[in-house]
Amino acid sequence: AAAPAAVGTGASQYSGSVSLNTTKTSSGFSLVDSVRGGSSTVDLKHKTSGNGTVFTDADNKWGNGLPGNNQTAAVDAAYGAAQTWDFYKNVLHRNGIKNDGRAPVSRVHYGSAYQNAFWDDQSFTITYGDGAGNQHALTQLDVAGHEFSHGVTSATADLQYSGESGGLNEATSDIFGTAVEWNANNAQDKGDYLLGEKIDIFGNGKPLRYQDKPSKDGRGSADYWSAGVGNLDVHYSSGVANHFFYLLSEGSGAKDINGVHYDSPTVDGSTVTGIGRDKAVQIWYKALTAYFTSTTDYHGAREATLKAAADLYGANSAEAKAVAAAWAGVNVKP
Ligand code: ASN
Ligand code: ZN
Repeated sequence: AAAPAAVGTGASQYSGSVSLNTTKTSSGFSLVDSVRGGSSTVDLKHKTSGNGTVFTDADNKWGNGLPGNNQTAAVDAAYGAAQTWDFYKNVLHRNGIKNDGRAPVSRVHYGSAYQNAFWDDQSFTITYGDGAGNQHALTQLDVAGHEFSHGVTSATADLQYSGESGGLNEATSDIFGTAVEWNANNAQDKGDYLLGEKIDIFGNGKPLRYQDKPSKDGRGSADYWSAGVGNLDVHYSSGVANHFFYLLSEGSGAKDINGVHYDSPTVDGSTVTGIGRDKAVQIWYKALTAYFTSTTDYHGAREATLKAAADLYGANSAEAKAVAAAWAGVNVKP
């Protein structure tokens, strides 16, 4: 018989107070999601390998919102896994990473002061470090969506993690990470076009990445395609597709959304009119799952997204025209 479902509450570090679907055990509760394929959250206890230990709790009230409490990172991770699962299910009609209902395991407290998070296909796990000084776990919602989406890419187009396809792989994770954040509609972690804006990865309060104008990171992310962009680190060549996604969603030029200022220039000063993030997300997902292959490059991605837009909205639709305009804006031209 299935273990009894329970509903607990969590005090997260980044997303305020959240509801958590948990499981009743003989002695209390476990952080095993009773409604999303049994997705569990485990404590690595600062080791860098192993399956970890499933979090348990006596009263189904988890964490205290601060990094000093061992459960807090688990709350954020479990919430991120749940929100990402729901985004794929409700928005993209995908039943988990492999579309087979199998749930990933979220592992927290990896190593000590580790400033990264990662997906691993083989163990089907999302793993989070605790960040600098073990104070800023990498468990923000958009990071959870990013890492989970690496699993989805692996299960679909399987974009090679180098060259231009690697940039597309990274951008796919950023695009869906952002989409998860918007879809969660969380008052403490509002939708934006920034990645990791709450994890303070650089120690100066700035986000990890910017989709409106990727070069805002000051680290070399590309705003526009050029020959050789594929020689950049995949987290920088991703800039071209992140910028495409912003242009397609919101259009070119400056604007404020939810109190965040964005600037989105085009390579040639052309104007792009956005179609909204919901349609942009559908187009990217259709392209990823129907047309991208492991070696798709930026020009291939243009063709694939044009086909996806034609399938979804018609070949002569405003949406298809916006796709062409947004690629032209980032210097990907036929
Ligand atoms: N957090 C990084 C990422 O998902 C880890 C990596 O470099 N693969 O991109
Ligand atoms: Zn990534």
